[in-house]
Amino acid sequence: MTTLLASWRDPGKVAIEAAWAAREEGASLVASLEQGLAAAELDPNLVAIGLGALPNADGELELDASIMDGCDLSAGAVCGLRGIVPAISVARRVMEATPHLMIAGEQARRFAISQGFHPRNLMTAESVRRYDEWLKMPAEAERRYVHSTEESHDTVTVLGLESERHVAAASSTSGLAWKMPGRVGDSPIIGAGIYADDEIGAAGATGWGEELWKAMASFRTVEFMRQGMGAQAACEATVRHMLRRQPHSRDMACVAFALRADGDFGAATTHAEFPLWICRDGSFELRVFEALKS
Ligand code: SD4
Repeated sequence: MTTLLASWRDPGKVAIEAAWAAREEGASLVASLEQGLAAAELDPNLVAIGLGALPNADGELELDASIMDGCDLSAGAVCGLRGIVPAISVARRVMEATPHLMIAGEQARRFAISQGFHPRNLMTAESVRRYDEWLKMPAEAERRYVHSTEESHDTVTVLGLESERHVAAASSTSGLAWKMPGRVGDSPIIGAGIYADDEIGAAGATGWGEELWKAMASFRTVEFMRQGMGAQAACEATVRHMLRRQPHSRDMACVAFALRADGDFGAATTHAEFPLWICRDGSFELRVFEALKS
């Protein structure tokens, strides 16, 4: 049995379907998660991650991605990667071809090129149009702090489990739309955006990266499960902790979701709704989680 989870309605659907297709063709769990995210990054019609996503305040795409294998906690990540897709595949190369955990910015781009990736322009006509529209918004201060809207989510986080109690996690993002150039969020940070440990399970985060990172949301959720909590209770405990300790976390969605090594899963959000895709051996379901009250 293979179980896959993917965040957010439209980009999550592309990612989970491609991850399952890879799995059916015999890909390993880690390769399936990578291929799922790569498909979403390479889809120019998805305004979400990779090609055609929403850029930073300078109109440039800076991508963050990470991947983690629960068998031995190996992991790889890139942040601030420009002009290369799929960022998730570069993160996997960091994990497999270097002794390091994360490579940043221009050096991540050089590393990708040395590994055979080809630089390209990641802006599409639609992302240029959306950027121009944002630039026309009146006050500079107002513009800077308008984050992505609820419907244009810019991250896909995926978790996977195969029957031998083996878990993996991966995330790819263009970061918050119109972010300050150089800003890095939670998604490429091991423990914040993703975490996977075969002893317990995997967890992922999505939403407001600054708040999720302060909470170390993914590691915290896995550790709650280590203490014996079910996946749903662990996600709620993480979100409640954030609501209590980080009052701003209710202003924008901060989501934790988890997949325990026995197949139990759950999700919780501080704000609005969180749609989560679930695939169990090719049977797909979309579940929507409402914001926690307190
Ligand atoms: C970030 N956590 O860069 C990401 C954004 C996100 O759906 O998850 N959007 O802060």
